Amino acid sequence: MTKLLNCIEYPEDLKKVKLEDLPKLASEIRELIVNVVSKNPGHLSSNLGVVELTIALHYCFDFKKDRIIWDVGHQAYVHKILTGRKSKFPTLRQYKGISGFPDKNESIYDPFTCGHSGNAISAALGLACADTILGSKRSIVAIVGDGAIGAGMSFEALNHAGDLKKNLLVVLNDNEMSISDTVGAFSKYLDKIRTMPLYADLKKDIHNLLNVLPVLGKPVGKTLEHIAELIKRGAVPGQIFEDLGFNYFGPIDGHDFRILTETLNDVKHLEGPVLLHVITEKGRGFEPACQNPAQYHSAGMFEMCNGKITQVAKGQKKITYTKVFGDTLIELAKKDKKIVGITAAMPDGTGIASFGKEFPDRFYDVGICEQHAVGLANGLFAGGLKPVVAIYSTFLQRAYDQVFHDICLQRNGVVFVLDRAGIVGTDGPTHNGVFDIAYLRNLPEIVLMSPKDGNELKSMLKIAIDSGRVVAIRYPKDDIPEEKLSSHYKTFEIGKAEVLKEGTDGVLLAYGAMVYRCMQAAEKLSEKGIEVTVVNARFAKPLDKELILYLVRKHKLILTAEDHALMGGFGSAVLELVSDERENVNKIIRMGIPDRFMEHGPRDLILKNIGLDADGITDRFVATLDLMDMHGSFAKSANRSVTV
Ligand SMILES: Cc1ncc(C[n+]2csc(CCOP(=O)(O)OP(=O)(O)O)c2C)c(N)n1
Repeated sequence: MTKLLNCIEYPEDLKKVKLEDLPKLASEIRELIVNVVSKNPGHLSSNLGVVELTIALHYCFDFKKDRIIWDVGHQAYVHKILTGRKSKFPTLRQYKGISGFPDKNESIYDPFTCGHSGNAISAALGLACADTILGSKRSIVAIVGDGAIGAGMSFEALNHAGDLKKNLLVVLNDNEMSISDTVGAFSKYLDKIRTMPLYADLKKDIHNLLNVLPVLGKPVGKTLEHIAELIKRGAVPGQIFEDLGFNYFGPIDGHDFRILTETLNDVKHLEGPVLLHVITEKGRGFEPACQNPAQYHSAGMFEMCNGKITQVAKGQKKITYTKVFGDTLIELAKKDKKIVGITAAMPDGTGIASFGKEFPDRFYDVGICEQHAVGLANGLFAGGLKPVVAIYSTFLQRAYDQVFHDICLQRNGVVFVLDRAGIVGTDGPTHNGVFDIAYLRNLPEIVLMSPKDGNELKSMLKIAIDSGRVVAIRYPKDDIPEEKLSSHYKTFEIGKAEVLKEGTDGVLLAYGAMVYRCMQAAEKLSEKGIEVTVVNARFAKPLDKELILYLVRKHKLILTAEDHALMGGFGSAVLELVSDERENVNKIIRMGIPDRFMEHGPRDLILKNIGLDADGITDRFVATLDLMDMHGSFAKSANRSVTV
């Protein structure tokens, strides 16, 4: 039988498909997604859950003119397949392939590039306001998950939208899950609504009744409205949205095409903000993902026939930094009852889930609320505890002011553990954690550390917690270099670097993930007859001032290396120090991430492309030495930015 999907490139093709054939199309799309994601690891469960919803949205709206905004955007695969990207779909998340998130450079159907949660309603409201001012008439639809609706930014936007009364449709895609279970009182509220499935019909009946009674005149209409109001005030699902100024519809079955299309066609003509509550099943149509939606939220490669994970994603195979952190935290917390752990909806991703299982009373998953996570840590510290906040580098950006105001300004001994620091790989630019040194370094009181390996991470975590200071530890999404971990915790002074190798032809001054690469580069340089000193900086703040100034005075060339934006990063800190001390800044060259957003692709490949591998570091060092020899002075070659 020919596939319906073969005839669909764009939404206008979809609109030619009969309503009764849509379930067949849905299963073809699911098959394509499972097929591709089984080979190119990506977000599986969320996408399988929104197949019918996405088809119905494109069936009922015209998103060439109207606008569709996905919150986070990890669930936009079906949307991509239906909007001209079907043939490219097998390149999903591959280097030079299509992005795993909406990307405005990829399609006119993606009004925004996104990947962080909670921004969809604000963006949609902004579009709706712009349309009012510019006189455009179109529908604006935001799709927000039950996890993302709990984000502070979503609440802020609902609050504003309910007041402004712009025409706006918010589809609440409720699958009862964030990445893991949804948390919070609001999620319990949604649980309650789910047990009142008949309200949508009831509300529509009343609505219809009111509309067909004009002959009876206003008084009767008013009475019925009054009855409707009374019913609303009784056991009305979604009352909270109504009170916020939204017209609430739902809950409706998000896998039933008839209900979906009828309701969407109904609500799209309504004036003012509407919230449509749609119930979907995460992982729908692929049994292993239904059984374990969290595991298949973003899984490694798997077998299509049974879902067996065949190859886990990079950073999940040997021992990861994430695992070392989780295990170490448990070990330390067993001896120190004051240690408490906090995550913002990423218990598994940050590795703190095991701590939560071991110490449920000392663990807080606050949902997708990074600001609150940091604010909570403030209170926990003030109450006498030792909070450890595990948040990805890129998501801590959401809580910058709290880090400044609630933590650093008060000198609260909170430890921030920044996983996914550096290039993350296939998630791409929205998830690269390459700005944390820059945005934290300028805050007084904070200590910034990065381990060279797993053993050092263990030690750093202990040192950080014991120090009672504000500390941020960054490490990448990667395996640790060691095969095995030692049971020993090393102690070292805050602000003291480690000299790993000594040579007289220059220095490789490396931070965190770059240390081993610099050690390899030193070997390569040695093969060329160049002997360098290699330093594991350990700290970006405070810097090991004494050692760095000694090295600058003694050597003609110092190369700094970091898996972070060059601007404002570790190398910049070194330059500032050398400049402030009136030493020769021309001796410093910096390697790091250039001033542009880095594309998605395998972490090692992206790093290699910008010279942040052993070969790249070797080449840069040799080329700089050559230039220095050529010119007899270093002035011309120094401080040039990396050309990539
Ligand atoms: C600010 C921010 N914090 C954390 C994340 C990581 N994250 C990506 S998807 C997701 C869960 C979203 O849950 P939900 O909105 O219910 O969507 P579902 O996956 O269930 O469809 C989280 C926490 C993020 N993208 N942005």
